[in-house]
Amino acid sequence: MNNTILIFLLLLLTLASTSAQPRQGTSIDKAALAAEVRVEFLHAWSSYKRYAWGHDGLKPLSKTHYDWYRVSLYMTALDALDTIVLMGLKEEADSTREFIATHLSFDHDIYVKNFEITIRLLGGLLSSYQLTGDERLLKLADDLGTRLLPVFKSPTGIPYVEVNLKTGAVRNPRTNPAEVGTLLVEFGTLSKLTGKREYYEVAKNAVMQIYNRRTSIGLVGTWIDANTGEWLDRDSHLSACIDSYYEYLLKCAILFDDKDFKKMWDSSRVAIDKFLADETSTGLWFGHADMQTGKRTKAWFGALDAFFPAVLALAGDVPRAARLQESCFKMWNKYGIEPDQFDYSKMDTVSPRYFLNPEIMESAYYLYRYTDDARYLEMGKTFLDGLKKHCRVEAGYAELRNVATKEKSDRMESYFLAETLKYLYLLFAPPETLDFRKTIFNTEAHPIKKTW
Ligand code: DMJ
Repeated sequence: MNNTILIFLLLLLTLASTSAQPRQGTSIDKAALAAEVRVEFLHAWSSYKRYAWGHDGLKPLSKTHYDWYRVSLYMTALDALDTIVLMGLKEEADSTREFIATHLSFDHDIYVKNFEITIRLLGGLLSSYQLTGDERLLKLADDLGTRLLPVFKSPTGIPYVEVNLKTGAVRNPRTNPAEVGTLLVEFGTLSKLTGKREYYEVAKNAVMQIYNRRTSIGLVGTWIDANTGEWLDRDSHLSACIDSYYEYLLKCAILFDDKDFKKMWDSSRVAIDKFLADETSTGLWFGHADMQTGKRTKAWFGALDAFFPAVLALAGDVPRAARLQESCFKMWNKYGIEPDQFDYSKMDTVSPRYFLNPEIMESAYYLYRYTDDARYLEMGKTFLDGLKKHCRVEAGYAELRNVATKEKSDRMESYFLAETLKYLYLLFAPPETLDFRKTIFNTEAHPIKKTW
C-alpha cells in the first residue's frame, strides 16, 4: 500500500472515531444527580407512606389515598420495592418486603385488569424475588399467576381484559395488542422459575394470535375482540394500546432465546419502518397509519411512544434510537415537560396531560449505557429539573392536567416510583448498580435476570 492511500485511510479512521466519540467536557456530576434522584424518591415514597400506606396509591394534592378495587393490593409498595432495593435503602427495603410477604393476599372476590396486575404486581414480585431471594415472593407470584390463568380461556386464546381473582370468572373481550402481548416476560419468567410450562405456553400463544392477525402489510390495529378475533378498528401506531406489544416481541426473543419471537420482531420491524416511521424537517418520528393500506392518518407521537428509542437501541440500531430520542427531547422541551400526545407536523400538543410517565427517561438510560455519551446525562438532568419544577408538591409528585398551564391533578401512579425515578436513578448511578447487559426490564421497569 502506498503512503498516500495509507494517509487517506488513517484520515478516514480518525474521522470515524471522532464522530463516534462521546461528547467530552460535561459538567454533569453523576454522583450528585443520583443522590438528588434518591432524595426525590424518598420525598415521594415517604409521602405515600404517610398519607396512603396500606393502599394502592397516593393522591398527592388532597393528601389521601386511592385503591383500584374494593380491597387494596398494595400496588405502590410492591411496584416500588425493587427501586428501593436498587437504591440501597436497606431498612426500607426489608420492612416493605416483610409487609408485602405477610399482608398481600390475592384471595379476593374482585375483577382485576390482567395486564396492569401482571406488569405491576407479577413483575414486581418476580424482580424483587430475584433481587432478594425471598421465596415468599415467588410463592405469591405463583399464586397470582394461577389466579390470572383463566383469562386466556377465550375461543381464540386472546386473553380477556379482566378476571376475578377468587372465582376465575372473566369479562370484557374488547382488548388490544399491548394488553395481550405484554404478558410473556412475566408469565415466561414465572414458568421458568416454577417449572410450570402452562404459564409460558398460554402467554406465548396470546401474542401469536395477535401477530397472526396482522394485515398483509404487517401492521396491527388498536382494538380487537378476544371472542371473535376480529379487529375493531384500523389505527396502527406505537402509542397506547400497542406500544409494549412490540417491546415484548424483542425482549422475549432475547430473554427466552425464542426464535419465533425473533422472527415476529424482525418482520414487525420492517412494517414499522415502512409505514410508521416519518422523516420530517424536525427529525425522525413515528406516526399513525391505516393498518390495511399503510396510509398516514395522523402525525401524532406522545409520552408513551418515547419507549421506542430504548427498543431500537436494544435491537442494535443506536443511530436511529439516538435520532428519535432527539425528537422526544424536542417534544419535552416545548413546554418543559412532555404531553400525552403531540402533533409533530405542527410541533404542538394535542392531548396536554402528563401522567408522570417514564418512557423518555428509560430511553435516555438505554442510550447512555450503549454510547456513554454525556448528552443523555444532560437530558436526564433536564427531565429531573422539569419534574421537580412542575410536578413536585408538598406530599409527593402530581400528574399534570395541562403541560402548558402546569395545572396539577391529584394522582401519583405507582409507576412513578417503579419506573420514572428508577430509570433516572440508574442513568446517574454507577453501572455496577445493575448489570444492564444481563437484564431485561419488564414494561414496568422490573429488572429480570435470566437465571435458567
Ligand atoms: C406503565 O404502566 C408501563 O410502562 C406501560 O407499559 C405503559 N404505561 C405506563 C407508564 O407510562
